[in-house]
Amino acid sequence: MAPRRYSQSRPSFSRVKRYGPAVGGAVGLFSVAVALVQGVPVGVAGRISFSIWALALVLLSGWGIFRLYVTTFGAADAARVDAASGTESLAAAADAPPPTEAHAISRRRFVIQMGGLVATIIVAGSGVGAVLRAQATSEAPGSGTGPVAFPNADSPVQPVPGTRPEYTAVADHYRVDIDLAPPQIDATTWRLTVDGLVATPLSLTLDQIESDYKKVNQFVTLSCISNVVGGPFIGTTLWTGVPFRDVLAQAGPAAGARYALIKSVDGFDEEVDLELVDSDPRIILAYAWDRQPLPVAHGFPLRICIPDRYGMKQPKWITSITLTADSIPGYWVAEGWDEKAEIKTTSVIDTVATKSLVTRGGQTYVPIGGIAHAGAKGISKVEIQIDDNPWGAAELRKPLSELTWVIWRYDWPFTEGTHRLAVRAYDGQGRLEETLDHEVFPSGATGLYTEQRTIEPISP
Ligand SMILES: Nc1nc2c(c(=O)[nH]1)N[C@H]1C(S)=C(S)[C@@H](COP(=O)(O)O)O[C@H]1N2
Ligand SMILES: [Mo]
Repeated sequence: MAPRRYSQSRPSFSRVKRYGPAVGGAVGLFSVAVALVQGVPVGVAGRISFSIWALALVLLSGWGIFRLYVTTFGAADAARVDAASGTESLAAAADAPPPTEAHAISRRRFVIQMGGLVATIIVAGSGVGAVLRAQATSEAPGSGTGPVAFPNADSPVQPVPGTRPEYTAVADHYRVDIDLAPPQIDATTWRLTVDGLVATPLSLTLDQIESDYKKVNQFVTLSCISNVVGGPFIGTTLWTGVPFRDVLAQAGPAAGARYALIKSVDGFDEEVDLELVDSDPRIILAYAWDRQPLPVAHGFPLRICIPDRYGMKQPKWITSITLTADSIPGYWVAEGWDEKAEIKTTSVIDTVATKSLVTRGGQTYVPIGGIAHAGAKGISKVEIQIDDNPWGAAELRKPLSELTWVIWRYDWPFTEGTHRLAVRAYDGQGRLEETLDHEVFPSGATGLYTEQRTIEPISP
């Protein structure tokens, strides 16, 4: 009988209290460190969910160690107490080893089980990390050159299933050319010439353009002036290039220069006002889409990006830029199309997701989703109308940039039957889109996008 000896060597709760948090915290922090080494997810949402997971891991590991400690030594203690008191009432006590041996075994078991716990935490931690990273990068642009997260990954508004992809795969991007086959340009002999009313004419290689100027990356929605409301000639990708005004500055425009006439290999041409070029560094000479050299069909090696203008103002396969004093109408302007070709505000319903119902507070909704686009003007509001009911505001997803379309969604507390659905958008200045129908010629299509839908009875 040496109760005092037992009470001294026994892992008391005061020791658990003293060292438990430190050991649990250390293992928890270690698991977080493992996740950190593998890379923290990008975006606010990514970081928030990472923090929640990390905290959960720390708490879980602390709790796990505590439980392990208590069950291991707690059982041994019970066995020792029973052995010491000579009673055989507990099954555990019946085959329990003598006190000192029990203590050695439980210490060994504790170390082994602790090792198992740490291994589990590491595996779980890295699994969580992998899932978070996959979420952050699954749709990232430039799959060929390494993952880059989307700037709006933290937007709380999610596209309705069936909405067109927010980021258009280059292979799926529309094409509009004056010729059937795109011109093949040899980049090694190709030069961009800048001449006309300039102090220093330039002849630049692709390498020089890529390395001698500031690099601009911007998400842009490109749209054709011939696109009907709801049509397919619109797409969004990441454009990389150099500010056009920086290249012009190097050439030194003469006092009388007012326009830049841009000519292409295929005979296409367009002009752009120099005042506009000087005012907007987002007007770029672009050499990459989706972080890859421009595909042949999309203008390799160089095309221009002019925000807020339809595609007809933006030549591909550029070879020369000539500064002029007088306006010379471009390829399509000469055919009667709008000289300015500013993008019109439009909105489209992509999906009425009767298969992806949403239930909140006892109410079931049919999510309706689509896009709204106003060039560089931005979208401030999108509204939906069902039949002749009052217009209701849709939720707007944060766009990829100020130059892209905006994904919207509207959760409709539907009723069965046949309905007329309509959508309308307001630009960044709060101006309502032109809801009257205009055909594409000469300035781009407008009109309310409407759809007739029959909602079948939906069983609970
Ligand atoms: N050289 C050249 N550039 C051009 C065209 C063209 O036919 N030739 N088409 C224009 C039109 S009308 C549009 S809508 C866009 C289409 O670009 P994409 O084919 O890359 O989508 O390119 C513009 N730039
Ligand atoms: Mo176009």
